Amino acid sequence: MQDLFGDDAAGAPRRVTLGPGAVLLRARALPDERQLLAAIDEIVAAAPFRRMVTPGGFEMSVAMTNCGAAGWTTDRHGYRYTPLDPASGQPWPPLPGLFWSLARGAAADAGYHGFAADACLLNRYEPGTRLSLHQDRNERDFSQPIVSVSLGLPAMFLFGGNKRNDKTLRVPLRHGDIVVWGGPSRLFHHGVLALKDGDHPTLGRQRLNLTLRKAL
Ligand code: MD3
Ligand code: FE
Repeated sequence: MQDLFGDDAAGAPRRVTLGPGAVLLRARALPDERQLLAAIDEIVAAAPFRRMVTPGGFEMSVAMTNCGAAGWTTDRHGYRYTPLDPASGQPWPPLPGLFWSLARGAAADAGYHGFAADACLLNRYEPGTRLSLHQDRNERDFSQPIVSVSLGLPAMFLFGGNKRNDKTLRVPLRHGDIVVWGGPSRLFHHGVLALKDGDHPTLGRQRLNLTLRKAL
């Protein structure tokens, strides 16, 4: 039987429904690859990737930074969006117009019209890095989707349900894939398995993930 999600052979569908309101748009970001990477370099120069600490006192293995009007942060005091980068005391770098328009276009392709992102969390995975099952609940309006863009090494994404113990679906996410998470899926548990080592032609030994959000 053919693999519904892992198939990138010629003729494979570019649009796959992963769950209620969750749509995978394979290779959707590829035409914008160069400009995306240039914009990321600029953001990271102003707000470098850093490993944040959870409220429980653990350093996350994923390194993170942000751009936009607010950035997702965690420290001993909790998870929240902040207008300033705690590392510099300065506002996060602005959300590039390309991020905003790519997120709006992908959301519309998935059936969510008028999406206006105001924040972007950038995650960097190195071999061995994982993200345990969690929900994204720090945004104000859960009626708005989250748009995720995967770049670099492929990762195995875990997609569960409303309950932490719900059965999880495994979905490989590759360079250029965009997933739009809205509707009931917006609050589903999800995570990423430990990144396998590899060498991506443009990004080397890493995976970057952008999540575009309406946080405020
Ligand atoms: C499903 N990032 O930043 S992107 C996150 O690959 C996060 O870095 C993962 O989970 C990553 O919070 C997964 C896909 C994703 C993002 C947000 C979601 C899936 C989601 C929100 C709700 C449901
Ligand atoms: Fe998440």
